[in-house]
Amino acid sequence: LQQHRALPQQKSALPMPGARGAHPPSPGEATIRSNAEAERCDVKDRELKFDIIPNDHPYHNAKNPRTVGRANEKLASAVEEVKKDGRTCLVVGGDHSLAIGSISGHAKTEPVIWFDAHADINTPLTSLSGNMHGQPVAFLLKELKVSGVPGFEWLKPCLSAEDIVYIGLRDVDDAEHSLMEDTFKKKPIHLSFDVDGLDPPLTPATGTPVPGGVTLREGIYVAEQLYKTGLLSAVDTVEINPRLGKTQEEVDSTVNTAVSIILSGFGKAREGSHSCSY
Ligand code: DIR
Ligand code: MN
Ligand code: MN
Ligand code: MN
Repeated sequence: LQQHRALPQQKSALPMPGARGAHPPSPGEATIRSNAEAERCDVKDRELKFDIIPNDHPYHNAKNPRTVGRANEKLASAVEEVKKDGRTCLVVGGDHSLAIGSISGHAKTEPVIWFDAHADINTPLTSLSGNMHGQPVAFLLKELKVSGVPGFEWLKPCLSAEDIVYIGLRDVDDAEHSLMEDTFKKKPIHLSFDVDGLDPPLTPATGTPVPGGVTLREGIYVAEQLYKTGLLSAVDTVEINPRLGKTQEEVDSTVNTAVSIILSGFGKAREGSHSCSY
């Protein structure tokens, strides 16, 4: 979708691949369309029809490979056309296997933000469920060299591990975990922490507060997760200005909030722990 305020000249497009062949637009699709138009987005709607390939036997643990592969081939060309047309592409699925075609068709793919509870990096050899929507990252990664899958003869893996950022992971299979360890280089992390990222009531003693910020709970959680990576190697803490607190209490709460988040980044666990690295 094209944000009209940011880029008023640009148009937007909604290619709408149905998950299972021809179907009327779902209420969800109609809702997206009408809301987008209410926001004065220029919507160009496309519907893709996919074939169900008969006798589509599994390839190792990849179910319906030909049906999914050909559908993604179509989707990749559609996304490519939308991008040539200068539009921002919104794909409404369908399951996550559509990312194989969508990302392949979107030539400028890096970085990809994979927002998901799951890593979706199983291969046809490691998948326990056989579901293709648990495998798209593996198909897209140059490093994993998934090949020989019927229906995917057209596919050229286009992503490097360093182009992917995962957000939200909380259900990763053992085999996926090993694949991730082997594939993703672990680089030291620098956290540059501006306290105005938090919600203003938490850190009133700062110069440019903006409503709608991160809660204390969310902030601590992020810091705890950074600690758990073992890769946090530098932290900036900025924009705490005691002179801007209207009361001593405002100054104290700003400092205390920042301190509790920083300590979590250095290993303080809310449930308590024996050792901390601060
Ligand atoms: C599991 C679940 N790792 C699988 N993955 C899902 O089926 O490969 N991904 N549900 O979205
Ligand atoms: Mn997924
Ligand atoms: Mn998922
Ligand atoms: Mn899924």
